[in-house]
Amino acid sequence: MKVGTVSIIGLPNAGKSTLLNALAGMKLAIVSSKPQTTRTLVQGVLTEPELGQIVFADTPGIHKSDSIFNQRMMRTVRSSLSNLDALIYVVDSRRYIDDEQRQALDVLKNVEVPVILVLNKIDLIGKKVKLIELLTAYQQIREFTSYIPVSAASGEQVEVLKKEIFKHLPEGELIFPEDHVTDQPSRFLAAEMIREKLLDATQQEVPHSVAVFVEKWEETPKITRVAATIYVEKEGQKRIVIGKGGSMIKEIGTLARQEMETFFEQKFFLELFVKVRPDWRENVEFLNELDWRRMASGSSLDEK
Ligand SMILES: Nc1nc2c(ncn2[C@@H]2O[C@H](COP(=O)(O)OP(=O)(O)O)[C@@H](O)[C@H]2O)c(=O)[nH]1
Ligand SMILES: [Mg+2]
Repeated sequence: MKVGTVSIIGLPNAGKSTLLNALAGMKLAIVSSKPQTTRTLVQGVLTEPELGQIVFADTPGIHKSDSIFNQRMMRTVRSSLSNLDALIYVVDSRRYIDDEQRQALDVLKNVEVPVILVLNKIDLIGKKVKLIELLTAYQQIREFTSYIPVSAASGEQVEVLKKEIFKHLPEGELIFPEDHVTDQPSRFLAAEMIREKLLDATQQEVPHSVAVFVEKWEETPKITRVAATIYVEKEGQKRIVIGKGGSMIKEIGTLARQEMETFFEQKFFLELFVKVRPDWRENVEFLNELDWRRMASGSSLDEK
């Protein structure tokens, strides 16, 4: 058996979370076109009975950090670069190498494990020639262990990538039971599903300003009762999230509940509240509470 830990890093919107979901065969990380969708480390475990086990860590996009919150995200990215067996660097194949990309690639400087360059979103590029040009350009910056074009969205070439990753992992015993998919607590996964619906429904600064926290998770034989609070930074944002006569919050609640019911395979009663919390992005205690790695584990997926 081959077993190892693999981090997925790259610029915001490259498709890291979509790739994690494709590799894990399950939607564990939320995805959106808005930057900073992924705010913390997202763990996904892939077990292939014939091949072994990969523990993936999806990470926030590499970006300039200004607020305490952003600095934390970058700390998460950096910490994901140690204690690992291989690294996946994801790029959007439509995008040429610019200064932002060059600076981001700097984080690979001291990485000694194999680094696989994943050229993602090949479903969006017309000519194969372009891909070869791009690949050559990356090769001039750094020699990667391998170069794999994929479409995380359609799944094209994802199997090829899987095999390539396994090639670089050491022999070992499975770390987790075969059916283990993630360490993230259910209440965190649910909060993320709610946040994803909020990201889809809002624009401009609102997506950045929302945080979701599940306050209550009560399982009964028939239904699971969940109460969650959506934190925003300003009164105006609260009005936007609630919508005319509560229309927006109702819609978000319905969509999130449906996703929770499909994912956890149980019925939910979901209550949403909206609260204003100015400057929560600078509030260390609040940020600690949001982090699933510090959360009281509550009910986990494995207990399902
Ligand atoms: N067409 C296409 N879109 C993709 C692909 N991978 C990701 N996306 C889209 O790109 C956006 C960012 O994806 P996400 O996984 O959240 O990127 P991340 O910020 O790197 O985690 C989302 O709108 C995805 O649906 C792909 O292979 N093809
Ligand atoms: Mg992401």
